[in-house]
Amino acid sequence: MALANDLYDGILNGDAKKARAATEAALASGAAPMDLIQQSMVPAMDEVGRLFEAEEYFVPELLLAARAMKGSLELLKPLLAASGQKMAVRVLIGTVKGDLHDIGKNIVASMLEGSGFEVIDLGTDVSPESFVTAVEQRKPHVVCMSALLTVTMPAMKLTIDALKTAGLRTQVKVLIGGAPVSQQYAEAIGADGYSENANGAVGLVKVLLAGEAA
Ligand code: B12
Repeated sequence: MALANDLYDGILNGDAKKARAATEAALASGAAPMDLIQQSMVPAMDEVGRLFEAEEYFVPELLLAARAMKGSLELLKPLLAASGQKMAVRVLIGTVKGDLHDIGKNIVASMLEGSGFEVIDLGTDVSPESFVTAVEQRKPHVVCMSALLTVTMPAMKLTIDALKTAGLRTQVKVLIGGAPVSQQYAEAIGADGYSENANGAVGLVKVLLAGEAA
């Protein structure tokens, strides 16, 4: 579809105006927000990643693509969050220490909100200590951590260890995700679950809290 292609191209070329216009037009023609994310936006960012790896794109191009992605996501967020009723389940989410990538984390947060969960977003570069403080103060049922860099993955384990030291680990379920993360890694560091995408994250929260949540 032409609009979906425009959205893909807008993000790929870092053209925020084009991406936004294509998003608005696609929504007006009845496209589902999640389809736009999965069929145009995520594939565009994947291609941006491939071009970066091939040294055809550099950090400025990444930033422009990320800005275009964010602009479109801003339009979709209220629609994703509008569905579903609020449930008595609180989810804390953040990108781990040293890591500034937040596009995937924001999609997961929006999907969780759209599924009716209360979401507390701690942002990016969240230290283990900040996760612990937020768990103490906000008493979430689930902690979601995102990492996009192999060098920041160990911060997930450090956060789980910090929760254990603070005596809080048994009070929360811990989910992890992000491109370099895997189910195997989740098991190795003692997380309760891993998903490769935002839909899976929502399903996991539901499964993990089945029987516990209101
Ligand atoms: C955009 C981008 C940036 C932007 C980020 C902007 C932003 N606000 O997020 C900017 C330009 C800032 C950036 C910076 C850097 N980046 Co960068 N970046 C990317 C890029 C191209 C896309 C990431 C993205 O948004 N993907 C789209 C989203 C939708 O996918 P996602 O994040 O994976 O999220 C999905 C799933 O993983 C999952 N998920 C995500 N989080 C969670 C959490 C939970 C709990 C669950 C269940 C699921 C889940 O659901 C999401 C939705 O489906 C990737 C390449 C790639 N293909 O991944 C490189 C990439 C991640 N970056 C990379 C690098 C090297 C860097 C820099 C070091 C570059 C530099 N030299 O400065 C810096 C590091 C800055 C820092 N300290 O964090 C490398 C990492 C290599 C590695 N193995 O560690 C990559 C892989 C590029 C590459 N191929 O080399 N980057």
